[in-house]
Amino acid sequence: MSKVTTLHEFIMNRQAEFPFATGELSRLLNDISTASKIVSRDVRRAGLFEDIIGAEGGVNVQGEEQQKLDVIADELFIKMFQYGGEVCGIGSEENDDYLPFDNEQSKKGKYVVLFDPLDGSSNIDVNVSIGTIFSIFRRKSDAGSTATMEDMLQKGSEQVAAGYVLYGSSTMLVYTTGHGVNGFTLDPSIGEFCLSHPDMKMPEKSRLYSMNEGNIDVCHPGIQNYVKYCQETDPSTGRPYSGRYIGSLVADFHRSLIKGGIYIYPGTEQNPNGKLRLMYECNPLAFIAEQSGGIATNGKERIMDISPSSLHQRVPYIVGSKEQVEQLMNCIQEADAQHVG
Ligand code: AHM
Ligand code: MG
Repeated sequence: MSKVTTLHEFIMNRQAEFPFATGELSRLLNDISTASKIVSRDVRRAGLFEDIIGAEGGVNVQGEEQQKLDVIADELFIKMFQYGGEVCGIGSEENDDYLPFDNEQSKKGKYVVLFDPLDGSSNIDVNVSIGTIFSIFRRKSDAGSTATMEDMLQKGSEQVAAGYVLYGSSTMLVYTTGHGVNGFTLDPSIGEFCLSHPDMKMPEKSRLYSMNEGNIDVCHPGIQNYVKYCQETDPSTGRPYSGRYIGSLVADFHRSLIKGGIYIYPGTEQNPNGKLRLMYECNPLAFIAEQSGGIATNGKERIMDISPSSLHQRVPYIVGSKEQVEQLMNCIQEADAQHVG
């Protein structure tokens, strides 16, 4: 057996590679890892305790029913950020407004975090994988002052780090600071995330596609054409592509990262901006996709180039293997050209 590298050790080693690093981002990443271990523990025993499983009774700003675990995870991460001292404010899927921290230590914090504490939480009751997604920016306002909306609403290209935790058949933490992507598996026997997937690269193509096909008749004709192409029998294999849709973005994305694939959540006639939120779902996964060789777009524009206008802004989302996303983009352009012509 080769030497085990824990996440903590890995973060510290990376920090040493940057001569002017102060350790604040490292401490923040360690806080995220600690919070996610606690959430992982709660997710793993949710079925046993009524105070963990089931609906909370409230509805979040998106109009979605909150699960008890959504609220538990949200409060836990917020506490971790608030008392960690590196973060001056947060934005979360479960809170209508952004939350500036008013304790003196936090006001000095350099970073803001945008996060989805428990993505795919409608899957909790049926024991299907769920995840946490996070995006970290350096604040724009002066250290020592109260965090502002401007700190929150930065383009994805300004992220300093992003990642996700997948509570799947094992718990994994995958993150990037813009120098490649690394994945860590939680070893429950020692309570540590251990490096299991160094320098992850998303395959350039695959024969997998992932979409809620209930939306197929109400989405862009270019997407319809691409999905039709996927469903045609390929003479070289005698088979069409395989459709894979878990309905948990983190899990669907993770599969694409490992096996290749394309994930599509389109704008529809009723919801032209789709469902997924730019700041804490699309941007962080876009950063990981690009760092591993993939692409993330809304069909017209690179996700990380979009100037955000609000905390809970939604965008159509296409993310995955380079060749597959490029082919879908061509289908969109061809359909648009036919429409104009
Ligand atoms: P959530 O943040 O409220 O859990 O919603 C986001 C989830 C994603 O994880 C998933 O990809 C998508 O919603 C599924 O939506 P749909 O049921 O419309 O296919
Ligand atoms: Mg979500």
